[in-house]
Amino acid sequence: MVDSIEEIKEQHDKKMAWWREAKFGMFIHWGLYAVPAGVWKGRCIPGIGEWIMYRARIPVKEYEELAKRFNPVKFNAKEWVRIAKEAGMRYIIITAKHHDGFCMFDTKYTDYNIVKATPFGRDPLKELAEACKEEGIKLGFYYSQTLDWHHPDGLGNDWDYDPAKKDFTRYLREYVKPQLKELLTNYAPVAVIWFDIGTPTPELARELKEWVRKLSPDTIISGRIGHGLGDYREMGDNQIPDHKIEGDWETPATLNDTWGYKSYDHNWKSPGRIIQTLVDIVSKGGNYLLNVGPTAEGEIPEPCVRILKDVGRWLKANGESIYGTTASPIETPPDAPYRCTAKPGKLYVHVLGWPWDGELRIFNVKNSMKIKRAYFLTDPNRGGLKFRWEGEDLIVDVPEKPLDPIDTVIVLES
Ligand code: FHN
Repeated sequence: MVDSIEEIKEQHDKKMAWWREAKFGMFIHWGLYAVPAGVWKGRCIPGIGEWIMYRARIPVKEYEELAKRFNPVKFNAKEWVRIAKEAGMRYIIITAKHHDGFCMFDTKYTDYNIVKATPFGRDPLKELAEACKEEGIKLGFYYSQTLDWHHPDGLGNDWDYDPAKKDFTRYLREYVKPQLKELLTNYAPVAVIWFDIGTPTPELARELKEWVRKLSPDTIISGRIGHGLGDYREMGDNQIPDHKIEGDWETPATLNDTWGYKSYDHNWKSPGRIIQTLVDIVSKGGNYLLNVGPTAEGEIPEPCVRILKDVGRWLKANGESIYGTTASPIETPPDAPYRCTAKPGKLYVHVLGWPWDGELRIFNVKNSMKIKRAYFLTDPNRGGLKFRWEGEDLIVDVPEKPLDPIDTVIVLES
């Protein structure tokens, strides 16, 4: 017997299939916080941009005023989807409502939303849903189910509201659930509901899960619904495990040091670092959800676009070794200069640090595979690479220089 929220394994596997194949997604943190962009009353507010209301303890009434200045006329859903696709990303998760409580979609449960409270007056989630459908890319919504600094019953705001007077259950039943119904029906199909910061009690988390399941059985629920009830495990922000992890998991990560746009955060990770991080995560069995924080004008910052384009170029040539692969079947020491991903009959060795002596040692291969052929993924016609065994390890003869200093992929075929 399965109860109303548990699925039989086949159902679950069917639902997760696209997600397991996808590996790389775009996270978008976009909301009113893009207007101050990290600066409040002339002061640079430390910390992540979307937390500015909390960090500067901005009263609800003052923060609400930002809506009047939020007019992202440069927003172009098709362009955003194009950027994600060109980067090789297979899904998009965008903030429908972050902790500041501002709704980036049309909702009848509050006027504090982008359609009713801003001069912009458009519904970007609707436009994105259409663009994603046209381009065949999955779309999911981030929804802050626990923290809501605007709603008197949401958690987190103790500078406007008395915490002792909050009725969180009422908030969940009369606000969160109806809004989720709007998202799951008006923007269907919703690939993922990305809850964040665990629901306060297991009972309420179950109620929420049941609600989503009932309305949209194919929607994947993020691990941060809490209490182990998610469809997959969410790692900590920017957290990458040292070793392979069984089961489905995802690392949400920043491209600089903030999620929501901050005008003075230019600490961008290089394309090389992003590619190597993607490879590292995929080799351990995870997905990489990489964030961009668009501006208040509605543009994905130019450095992000440039970095993502380079990542996409690499993925275009090497995607076979990422999409639809499984974690490394061989034990890889964390400090080894390579990572492995696999498909039936193939082991992809991603060489992240090229050997100076012309010999690449791949540890612990022997028990997992009989190798017949070794070749470069992007240059299979160059001819096979010579290899020999030393105990359990495979030694591959490689040329002096890598084909790609960021990651040259060698295919070992059985
Ligand atoms: O508090 C949020 C934060 O603003 C951001 O949305 C990240 C993304 O994973 N999640 C929370 C912290 O874990």
